[in-house]
Amino acid sequence: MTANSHSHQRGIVLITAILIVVIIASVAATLGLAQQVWLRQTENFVDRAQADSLRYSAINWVAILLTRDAKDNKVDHLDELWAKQLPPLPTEGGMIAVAIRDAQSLFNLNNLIRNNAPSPTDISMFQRLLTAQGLDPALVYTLLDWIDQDSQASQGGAEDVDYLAGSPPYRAANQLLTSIDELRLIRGFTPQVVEKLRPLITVLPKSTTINVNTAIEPVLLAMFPSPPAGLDGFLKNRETQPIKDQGDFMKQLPAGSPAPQVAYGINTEYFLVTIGVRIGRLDRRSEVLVERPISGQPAHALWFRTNPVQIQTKTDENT
Ligand SMILES: [Ca+2]
Ligand SMILES: [Ca+2]
Repeated sequence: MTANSHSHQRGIVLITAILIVVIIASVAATLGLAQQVWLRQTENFVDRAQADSLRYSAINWVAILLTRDAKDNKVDHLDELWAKQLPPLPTEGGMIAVAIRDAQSLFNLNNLIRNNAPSPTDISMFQRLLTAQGLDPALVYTLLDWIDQDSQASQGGAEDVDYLAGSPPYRAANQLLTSIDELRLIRGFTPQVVEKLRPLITVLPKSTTINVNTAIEPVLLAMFPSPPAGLDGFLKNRETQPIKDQGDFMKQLPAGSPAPQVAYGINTEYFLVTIGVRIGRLDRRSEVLVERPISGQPAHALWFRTNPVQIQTKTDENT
């Protein structure tokens, strides 16, 4: 063996050794990463399962609370147990926060159609609500065309023909709204308009009454053809002395108040429940619509929407 070929062989051995070291290192790194990913996935999976189970328990608790309330009384008001603000409750490995809100304290957009026909009193009320927010009252016509069954555009409205000309083209729903976010498809309802309206409106599966015991102030004001003066006293009194029936409502309003021009009541079928769950690094917020049928059937969840899963990153944890 010549000295030359000897050093050549040593070179190959060295390079092979280095290669083996590199391969081992990279396999070890891959194994470590896989193990870390697997651990994280398991952690996330367990957190998620725990969060889901907490949410289901919370929905059941709300349903029992509301069903019992309906057995106890036929009036729904802000001094009742369900309306009380609960502090967040610590749970194993995290916390849960539940808030129940009367959905009929807001303006239900699907009230614009009653008995399959446009409802003039609700149309006027929504226009007053729009005007009070500094928005164009003519927006009601595109909304009405979106939910009414026909494809005949009303003046200032929009139907299939208008939406099909857009890019991308689509058709009017011609049925009741299913969510507030659906408004974004309707002509004139820009993101700014929708966000301005969001605190005042709701979308329920059918037309409903407004509960005068819980109605938020702008909604209450828009019920009247001209807003009654001195509603502050009424708003304060109703917290401790709920309105018992429709006649009582007129009695408790300031003297000389005009009659409300829209369907109202003193109890509620639909509740919006917000559930916040934090387990480990998982932070999840859900909104649930609970129906408590007038027939006396137990309350139950109609749908729930969960915000996209937010998993905290290291940077979030440090801030
Ligand atoms: Ca009640
Ligand atoms: Ca239509």
